[in-house]
Amino acid sequence: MAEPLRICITGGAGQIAYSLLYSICKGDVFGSNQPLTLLLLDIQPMMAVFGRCSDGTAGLCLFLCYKVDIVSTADPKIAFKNIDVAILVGAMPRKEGMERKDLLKANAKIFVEQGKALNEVAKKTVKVLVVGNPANTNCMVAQLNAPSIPATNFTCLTRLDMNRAKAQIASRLGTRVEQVKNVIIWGNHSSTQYPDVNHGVVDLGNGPVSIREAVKDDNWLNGDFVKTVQKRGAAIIAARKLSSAMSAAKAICDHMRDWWFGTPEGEIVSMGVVSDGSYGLPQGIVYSYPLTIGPNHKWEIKQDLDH
Ligand code: NAX
Repeated sequence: MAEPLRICITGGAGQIAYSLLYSICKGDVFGSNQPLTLLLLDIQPMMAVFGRCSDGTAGLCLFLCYKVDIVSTADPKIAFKNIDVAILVGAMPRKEGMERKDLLKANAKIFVEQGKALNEVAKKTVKVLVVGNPANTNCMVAQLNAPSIPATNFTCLTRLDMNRAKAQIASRLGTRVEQVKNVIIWGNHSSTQYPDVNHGVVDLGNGPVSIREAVKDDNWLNGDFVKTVQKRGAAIIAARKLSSAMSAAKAICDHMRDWWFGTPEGEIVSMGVVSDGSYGLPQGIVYSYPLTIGPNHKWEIKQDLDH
């Protein structure tokens, strides 16, 4: 039997983790024959949640898959010890009356500490996915504090935005999301991102055609479509009074599975990665680019797209 993969999820007692654990334990990300050790990190006051919750976290995982061992802890150095994958979900959400700079200050502290702990105790091959907001900035902070780990091992989540963009197109054309491919998210996981359909295709039954050709409405594609994707996160919070959890968990799984196993031939996906200067952007910032991923977890920025 394969060695267990050591996977750490931070914010392990939060609402995204609650939706995420099911899919990871079921094998949707690393395969159903892959044994896992899940290390759930949260803050000390949340340890009681792990202990008491009978249908959540540990209880749920054990019920689903005997190949999963669970460790819950409030110590990043235990949670990150020899890990293969870190999914950094835990962060302080913006509260009423808090300004963005207050949130940045509080979360930067978390990601400085976690970057340092990763640097010290994680495997040097660890693959890091930052989800906690502001995701691009937190990813850059963690990466800069982990100089012994290659910068290419740090990514942030913009797959939720990509999935939302594909869903908008699929719904407009009355088709399934899987038929829509190669929609790109450029930039930040925020309302300044640019969802780009100009290289995207859709298959409505007669082979792939360009999205612009299929939709036949440039006003919508250049206007409401872009705004809807950019503001979807805020719309969900307004409706649920909570941020998206199930769709975020699905996007985390999609991102990690593609990073682990590679992208299908001819397909591109979007991830926030440390810029190498491609497309004229400053080196070192974390920016969402279109990528292809090989079978060895190595991603490449797709070059020379009209932009
Ligand atoms: P919750 O508030 O339900 O859960 C967050 C958990 O993190 C809590 O259990 C909290 O105790 C824990 N936590 C806080 N500080 C910690 C620390 N130092 N170490 C470990 N754990 C810590 O939030 P949830 O809805 O799960 O969202 C988590 C984060 O994801 C938020 O920052 C949210 O803004 C962000 N999101 C990012 C998305 C993306 O696409 N990049 C989409 C979904 C989500 O909005």
